[in-house]
Amino acid sequence: MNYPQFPKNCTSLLCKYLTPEVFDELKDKKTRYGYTLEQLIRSGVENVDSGIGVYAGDEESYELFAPLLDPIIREYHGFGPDDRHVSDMDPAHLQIGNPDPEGAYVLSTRIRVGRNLHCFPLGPNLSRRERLVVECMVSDALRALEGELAGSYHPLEGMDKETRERMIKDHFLFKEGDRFLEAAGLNRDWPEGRGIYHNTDKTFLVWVNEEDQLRIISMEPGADIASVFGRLAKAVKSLEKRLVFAFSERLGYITSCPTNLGTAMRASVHIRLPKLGKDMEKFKTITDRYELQIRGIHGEHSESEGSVYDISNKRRLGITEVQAVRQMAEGVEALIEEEKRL
Ligand code: ADP
Ligand code: CIR
Repeated sequence: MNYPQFPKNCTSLLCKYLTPEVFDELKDKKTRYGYTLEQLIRSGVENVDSGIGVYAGDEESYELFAPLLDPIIREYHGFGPDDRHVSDMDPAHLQIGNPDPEGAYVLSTRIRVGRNLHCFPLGPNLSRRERLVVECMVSDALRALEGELAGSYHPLEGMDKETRERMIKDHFLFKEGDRFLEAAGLNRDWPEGRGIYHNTDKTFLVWVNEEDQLRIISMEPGADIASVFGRLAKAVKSLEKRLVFAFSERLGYITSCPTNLGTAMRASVHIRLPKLGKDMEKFKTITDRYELQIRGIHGEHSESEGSVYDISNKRRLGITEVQAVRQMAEGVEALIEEEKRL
């Protein structure tokens, strides 16, 4: 493989940190699971409009390719090579109120964490057979859940088109991977080995073998963020009794995209902000202050509709789960205050 050509206006972190020197240092390296630099950077090489541009193939990728990945991680999360990630998912430590008790702005709240099984490579590097074994192990663990978390597993293969499209539209199910995931190898053998688990009310859901092997999701209408976090924490604890997740002392939970490392958590609200939506400069001043990301109504790479935005924590590493959720809640409070003032 030769040094890739990026256009002059390329702004991805891959393009910024893959210097010819770093490329030469890493180009012949291979992890024990056989993942190479070429695979690590393919998404950003094929999609030069990427924000980041890399996907790890296993936990070892983060060590072996550190000369490229450490600067990316530092820039995205503000987390240096000597920092250590600390996890705190204890709902008793959260202590926040409902930022919108009258339900005037927040439509719904969703918190998800990504997880991967410690004894397998990550999705971009998972074989067809390994993916099926992961599905089997995860769906068995899910079937053992009880009470509010009890539900059923629905493989994507064989699901009728109408049910699938309805669940995507209602924000419960993932879409087929986009061109970023495609180039990373995450769409191989689609839809085999993928599926969704959910309880009756669809307040607790798990995506299997999407970008990460598990995306554990708690969601409900309204802005009772503490209730959503409490349910998620309970679910993660129950699953940890049956599954061992990939976790590094330095980087926390290991995920295929470096933006998800650490907590692997995205805590979001869908919030209607018609006035702030017309003043994006002011809107972004507030979201930057609270380190929040603005996404569209159908998730990443989608647009807002009817002035509804998806607001979530941007940092996931070097911050505890409790801190990430609290920061999101405080940011939402500030956004609502400004919307009222306008
Ligand atoms: P992820 O959150 O897993 O990184 P996406 O950004 O693609 O991935 O979002 C996945 C789905 O979750 C999308 O359908 C999105 O609209 C939905 N979603 C995100 N936040 C909320 C929320 N607060 N309420 C309802 N749906 C949400
Ligand atoms: C990219 O590099 O733009 C895609 N691979 C997505 C990166 C992760 N998402 C994000 O930062 N919001």
